[in-house]
Amino acid sequence: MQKVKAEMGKDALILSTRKVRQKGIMGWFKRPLIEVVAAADESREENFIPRRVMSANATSYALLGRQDDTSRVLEKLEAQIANMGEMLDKLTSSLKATEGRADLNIKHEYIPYYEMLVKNEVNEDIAKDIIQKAGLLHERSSADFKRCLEQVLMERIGPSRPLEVSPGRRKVVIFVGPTGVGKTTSLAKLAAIFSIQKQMRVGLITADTYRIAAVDQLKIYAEIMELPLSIVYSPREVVDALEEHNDKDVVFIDTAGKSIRDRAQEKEILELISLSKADEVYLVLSCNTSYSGCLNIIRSYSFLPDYKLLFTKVDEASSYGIILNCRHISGRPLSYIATGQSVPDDIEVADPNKLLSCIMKRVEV
Ligand SMILES: Nc1nc2c(ncn2[C@@H]2O[C@H](COP(=O)(O)OP(=O)(O)OP(=O)(O)O)[C@@H](O)[C@H]2O)c(=O)[nH]1
Ligand SMILES: [Mg+2]
Repeated sequence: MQKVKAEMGKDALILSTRKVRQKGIMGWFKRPLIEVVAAADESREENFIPRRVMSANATSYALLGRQDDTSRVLEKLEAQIANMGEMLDKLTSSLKATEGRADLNIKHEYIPYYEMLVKNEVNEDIAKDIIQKAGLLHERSSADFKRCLEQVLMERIGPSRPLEVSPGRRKVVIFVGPTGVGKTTSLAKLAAIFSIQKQMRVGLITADTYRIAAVDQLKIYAEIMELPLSIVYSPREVVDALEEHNDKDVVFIDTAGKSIRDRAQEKEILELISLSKADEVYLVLSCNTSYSGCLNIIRSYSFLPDYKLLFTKVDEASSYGIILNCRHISGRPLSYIATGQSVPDDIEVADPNKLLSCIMKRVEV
């Protein structure tokens, strides 16, 4: 009974006992064993399982109960292994994330700012560079990191260089850029602002004679604003056309959209710039363009001696990162930002503070 209770608990009961001979011929000459069948009430009926406890050599066998225990232990082990598997998965993914961050070489506390810049479509390398510069500034100054980041971003955005016109000192301004970005619309917006709001004498020239509709488009704006429009079919004609606009304060020249690697068109644009003695060239870019698209466009306009950046379709873009990216790639100053299709309302001088707050709004941690 002591052995039964030790093995199966104090509530165990002996169901039966019997003498059994040990196995083999020699067993006949040894003392018989006592087989005890006992059971323990484990509160539930199905757990009321009889076990056999062999005495004499103090070896006990819980034949039926052992099987049940084993499966329960196995179940537990399986659950533990599954748990460990999950933990390992989590550990591996967090290790991978840390490795990724380690590559970034950015302090842990700056990472949310980096991630927000990237979410704002600032190119990853540019964002990393900005964060690292802000980090260096933060280490050297007493200002908090956010202030340092704002300072670096402001430097990157740079001051705006809108068109400045003085009466009697004629300026010639040329609009270039890829097809359909909003060159003609932006030109019409500025022509309206300078003629109607600023009371300047404005002339228009279009060199976009590739499409019939292109001439008509500017003609309609010219008629509405009552501005003289000249059409030039080759760069050489621009000299005579400008003669006609000798009395103007500013002359805007529209060009056809240039596709990347169109060498003939590059030559034409360069001729137009030099023959017109252009004072300013505006490279018009749409904020809808991808980073790689902008990179290709800016590279394809590297033939230009000098230009300013004019961004359109900000209203259609989800972020302002593209403006920072283009500033970084080109190193050219910002001028205007077009915010919609409405002429002349939807254009404004690029405001660095506004741009900064639009970017920083999303960099809250
Ligand atoms: N949403 C939005 N649409 C714009 C903006 N600027 C121009 N657009 C539209 O973009 C389309 C193309 O504009 P255009 O001014 O003809 O573009 P373009 O660069 O002169 O085109 P091509 O001369 O064909 O190369 C028109 O439907 C414009 O109304 C802007 O800031 N926002
Ligand atoms: Mg056009």
